[in-house]
Amino acid sequence: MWESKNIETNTIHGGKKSQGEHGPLSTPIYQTSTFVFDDVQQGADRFAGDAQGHIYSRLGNPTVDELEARMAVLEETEAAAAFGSGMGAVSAAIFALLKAGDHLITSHRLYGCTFALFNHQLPALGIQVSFVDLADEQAVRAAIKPNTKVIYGETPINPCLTVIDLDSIAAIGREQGITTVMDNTFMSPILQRPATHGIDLVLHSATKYLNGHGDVVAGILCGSSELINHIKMTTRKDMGAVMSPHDAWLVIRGLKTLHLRVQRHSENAQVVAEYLQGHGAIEKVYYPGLPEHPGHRLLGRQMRGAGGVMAFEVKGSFEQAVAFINQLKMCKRAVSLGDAETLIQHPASMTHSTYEPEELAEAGISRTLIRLAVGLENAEDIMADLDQGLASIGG
Ligand code: 3LM
Repeated sequence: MWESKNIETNTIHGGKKSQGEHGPLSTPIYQTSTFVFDDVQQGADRFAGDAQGHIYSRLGNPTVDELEARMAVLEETEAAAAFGSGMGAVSAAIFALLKAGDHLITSHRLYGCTFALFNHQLPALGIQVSFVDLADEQAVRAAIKPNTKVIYGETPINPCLTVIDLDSIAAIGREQGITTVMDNTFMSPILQRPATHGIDLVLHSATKYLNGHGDVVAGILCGSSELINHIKMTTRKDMGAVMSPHDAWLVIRGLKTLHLRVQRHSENAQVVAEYLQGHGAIEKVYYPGLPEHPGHRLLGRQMRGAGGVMAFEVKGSFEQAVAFINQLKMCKRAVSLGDAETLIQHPASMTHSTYEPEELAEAGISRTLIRLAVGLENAEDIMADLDQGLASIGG
């Protein structure tokens, strides 16, 4: 295995294993459910962990292994584990780290299904959850109890792009012996590497930038060998949200252009955010690349760029916001983000429809809020489409 000090090179070569006698440039897809043992003893040794070698693809697969090795290089962690979805990764981490009677500190601002898991499923299983503002260090400290085991956050947060200070959360975790988990989906390791700030577990919906082509649902966790092995041998093995070898191959292919794509997403998003901010029909734009955004101060220190996602509110009614979205010709009305196509969606009725009205208000998600995941098209074309959409509602 070969590794560079430059992430652009590592997206292509980092973690790649030599591939046997044929030497294919592209990673082979081991499309197999099970692996053949030479004899009973070899099988028994592999099950006992006394011998290397594969057993069954829910327990590990060479194509998936390679994606994991590549992601560990990119996130600068010892190890990684791949999952069949981002939510598979969230639940595998949470259920490996928490049991009935334990306490989780998280934010009331989260991706909708993560919020649903924490707000509904965990309390039903006897796990206590406190929702606090993770950007407020004092609020986090005040929420700590003797049974607090995990602090879980996203940064920037879906959909309003609130930024959490990674150094501050990691310091609290280390000092109090609490495991810290951070969802890095919106940044990708190109723009932010939470483990280098001391975060214990880094999570991705690999559905988004890592794959980047809108054709896979997948998740990744990156962390220490100890933590990742624990998760692989407990919740991943026994709950079974594994990634298929073919999907792992697609994500590996996506990684090779990750640095170019993320750079272009960010450049386009900056131009589009400035355009929207200057538009008379727009009430407010939420994007950390704008100096007014509270997260802007962490650009450079923890984020190498502001990324490709923004949210904005149109002036006027909910009906006008909907009419604007329906009027768009090139931008696609779809949830998800990180794809080549610009995607637009309405969080209150889509990605965050798991929130009750008062919970939406607390999370800062208004009925006129629109999320834009800027794609790789020419920014002029994106703005032209937005412009005709805004003009149609009198903007
Ligand atoms: C979305 N988000 O459009 P999967 N963490 C973050 C996410 O944004 C997501 C996940 C985890 C969206 C999906 S809504 C039905 C579509 C920050 C997903 C979960 O399980 O791979 O979807 O990841 O915002």
